Amino acid sequence: MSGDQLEVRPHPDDPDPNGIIQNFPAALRHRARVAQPMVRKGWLENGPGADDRRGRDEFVPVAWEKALDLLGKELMRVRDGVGPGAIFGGSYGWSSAGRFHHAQSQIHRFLNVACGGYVRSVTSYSSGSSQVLIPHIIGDHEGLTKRNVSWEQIAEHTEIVVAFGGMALKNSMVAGGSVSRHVERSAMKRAAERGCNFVLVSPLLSDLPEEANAEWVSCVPGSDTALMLAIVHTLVVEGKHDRAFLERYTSGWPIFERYLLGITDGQPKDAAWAAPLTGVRADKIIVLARRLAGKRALIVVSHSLQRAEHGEQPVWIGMVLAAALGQIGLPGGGYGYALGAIAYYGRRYNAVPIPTLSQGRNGVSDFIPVARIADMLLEPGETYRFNGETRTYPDIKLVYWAGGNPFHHHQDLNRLRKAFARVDTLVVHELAWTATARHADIVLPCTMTLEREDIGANSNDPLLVPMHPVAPPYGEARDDYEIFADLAEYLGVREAFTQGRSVRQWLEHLYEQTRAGLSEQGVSAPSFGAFWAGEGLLLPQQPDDGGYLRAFRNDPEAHPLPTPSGRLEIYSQTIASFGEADCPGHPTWLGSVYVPTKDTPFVLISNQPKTRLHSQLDFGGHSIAFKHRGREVATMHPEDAAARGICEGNIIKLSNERGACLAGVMLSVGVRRGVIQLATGAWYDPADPNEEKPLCVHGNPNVLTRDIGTSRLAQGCTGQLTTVQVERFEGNLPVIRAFDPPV
Ligand SMILES: Nc1nc2c(c(=O)[nH]1)N[C@H]1C(S)=C(S)[C@@H](COP(=O)(O)OP(=O)(O)OC[C@H]3O[C@@H](n4cnc5c(=O)[nH]c(N)nc54)[C@H](O)[C@@H]3O)O[C@H]1N2
Ligand SMILES: Nc1nc2c(c(=O)[nH]1)N[C@H]1C(S)=C(S)[C@@H](COP(=O)(O)OP(=O)(O)OC[C@H]3O[C@@H](n4cnc5c(=O)[nH]c(N)nc54)[C@H](O)[C@@H]3O)O[C@H]1N2
Ligand SMILES: [Mo]
Repeated sequence: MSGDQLEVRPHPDDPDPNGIIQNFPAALRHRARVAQPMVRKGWLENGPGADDRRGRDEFVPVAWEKALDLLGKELMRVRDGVGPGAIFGGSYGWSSAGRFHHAQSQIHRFLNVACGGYVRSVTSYSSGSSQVLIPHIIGDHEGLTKRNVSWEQIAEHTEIVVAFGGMALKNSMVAGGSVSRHVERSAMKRAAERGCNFVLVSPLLSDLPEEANAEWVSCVPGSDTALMLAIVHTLVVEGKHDRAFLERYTSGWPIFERYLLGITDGQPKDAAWAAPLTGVRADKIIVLARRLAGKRALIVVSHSLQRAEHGEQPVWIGMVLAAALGQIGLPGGGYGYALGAIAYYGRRYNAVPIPTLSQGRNGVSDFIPVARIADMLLEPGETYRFNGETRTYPDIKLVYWAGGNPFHHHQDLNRLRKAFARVDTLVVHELAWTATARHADIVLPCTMTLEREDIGANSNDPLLVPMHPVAPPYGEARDDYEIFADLAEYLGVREAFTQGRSVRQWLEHLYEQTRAGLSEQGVSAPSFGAFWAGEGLLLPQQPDDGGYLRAFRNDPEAHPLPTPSGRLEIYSQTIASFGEADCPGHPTWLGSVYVPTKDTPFVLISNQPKTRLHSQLDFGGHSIAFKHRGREVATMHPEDAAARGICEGNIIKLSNERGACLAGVMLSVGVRRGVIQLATGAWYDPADPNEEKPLCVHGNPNVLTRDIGTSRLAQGCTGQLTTVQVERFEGNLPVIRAFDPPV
């Protein structure tokens, strides 16, 4: 089937379909797909070793047999000669829908079975700081994000929502695994119609939909901690904080209160103090605080706020604000961390487990915080701090990636190129010629989700879907599973990897896990055959009961939080004991690093793209349609543009000490002055890859972002914000080659 024969339709029951699926038709048979196994010329000729030609070398097509032979030998060389601790298999990335062909599960299972394990990565680019912080202060991260305040509760109960970083509908279009119904727009509409007030705190007006009818508090990026401190301060000095709640459910309030009031450092964190830091007038802050008191109030803090330096602080103070309001654990009230960021938040959890492929046992205990990959490759043997420990970076020889795109997700891409130049071998399974594939030594073409059979599911969506292929594999592409099965055979462990099952037999095996769960609940589930022939199976879901925070509120003695004190930790003795200056024992304003300078007068927001999932199918029709002259489009305020002689439709150049990229430009008064927004996901496209810091002609903001952890506590990704210069691009426009296969 060719792409133009393919028609993509949303699920018939979806009230608010997602345009991103329209990337599929043009992508299916696009020239950017990888058609056959390829080996980098320098690696083929000289064998494994550090090589700064990665990313600008030629590729040699080879037959599958040859590719697997080369790779099998190399895996044995590293595994037996150095040990599995020299293999980095973190392989971070979203890959695509489907529970069996989930690339992360496949690669991890393979490396465990065939190589004795690998150095893994922990946490995520999504929530690198909250995943480390929340267990110390609230408890279960999964429970906080996935079994807490739901959209149903908001529609019914909430009186006021303050969304720091917003809840943009573009974000809740997607969910890992799949989502059958998009409910966010209608929930906000119903709530607003009932009289619920929405307050959007963000530099971008588009972070809440029109249906929310929100009041916009435009704030300086990176200043939310100061704003929330000032709101709490106002509540306290006006006696509007819920003392009984703080007393019964939290620990450490008195220590924090002394900081808040300025007793410890001489600076009260009042509205007048916060106004110049946040760009929000003091009287507005005070009014907002008063409006929250005594209401069924929900404080939402988006993932984006913690994807920046000191990203732990807004997450922590968000909880403290919700606690000071006494709202945590009430229906539609309290703390909705990350609500709206992804479509699996704010919903009901399924009552039975969804199919999951077992990854086996990893014989290597070493790991890195996921966003520290370039540090690891550039500084083997160096020590770093993480969650109270001093750890040492391993010496990695072989990096193996399937289902992720570091040239999408990582910061400071020019530094990442240097990091990848250092390894002996970089292996990538890809369906398309991403920049990561272009920097690899061995590129193995894999199928995309339309080309294989699978089961679609997500633990927060009731629909279990049989996924049937709609097209044969592109070129010589194979399923990741098939590639790993053949490699396992080369390494003598095929049976252990495949357990003798075909793909269909695996699907049946995985389905049986869910069916067993259903039987246990007395629900009769169809046979696999009937499921496979059907339209999808609706799974029972858990009640919308507010999860562990509601249970804690109802009876804190019987249901203590899984924190050291069993309570909400406003002051964390554990974190204080780590002694990190960049993450003290209670939420603290640590200053902002995103202060405009003469050379970099703009704060760049590189948020999630509306027209695709990350970098995936950037060459698809929907993504391409929103580019300007083939380039990603940045948005800025018309007055900022006018001051620089920039008009809508121009090509602009964004730059700082780390790099530069081109972009189209759109003007909008919905962007705060001094801020420019350029979404992630345009494929890295260096004008001249021989340069140390080549211009990306296509608009990938990660040539500009800084590669540094959120703090020594969490070491999370800080890709969301940086500072840049913006100017009109004069001169000849370089051609875009991002989607042309390499020579
Ligand atoms: N500046 C900045 N950077 C950011 C962020 C930000 O806010 N600002 N956000 C970060 C966040 S939250 C995230 S989650 C990351 C996302 O980063 P990634 O998850 O790495 O991004 P994707 O583009 O989804 O990469 C998935 C890759 O897998 C490939 N793929 C799809 N299906 C398959 C398959 O079946 N098999 C194989 N082998 N490959 C497949 C796709 O072609 C694609 O190249 O980016 C982070 N980077
Ligand atoms: N369409 C689409 N949706 C996606 C994804 C995608 O690639 N495409 N990726 C998914 C993934 S993996 C994740 S983790 C989530 C990420 O969820 P988020 O990280 O929450 O999403 P972003 O779009 O990066 O950021 C949300 C908004 O935060 C605002 N913001 C940025 N900095 C600040 C600040 O300092 N203060 C305030 N108040 N606001 C700020 C920006 O205006 C931005 O639009 O999105 C998911 N949803
Ligand atoms: Mo993410």
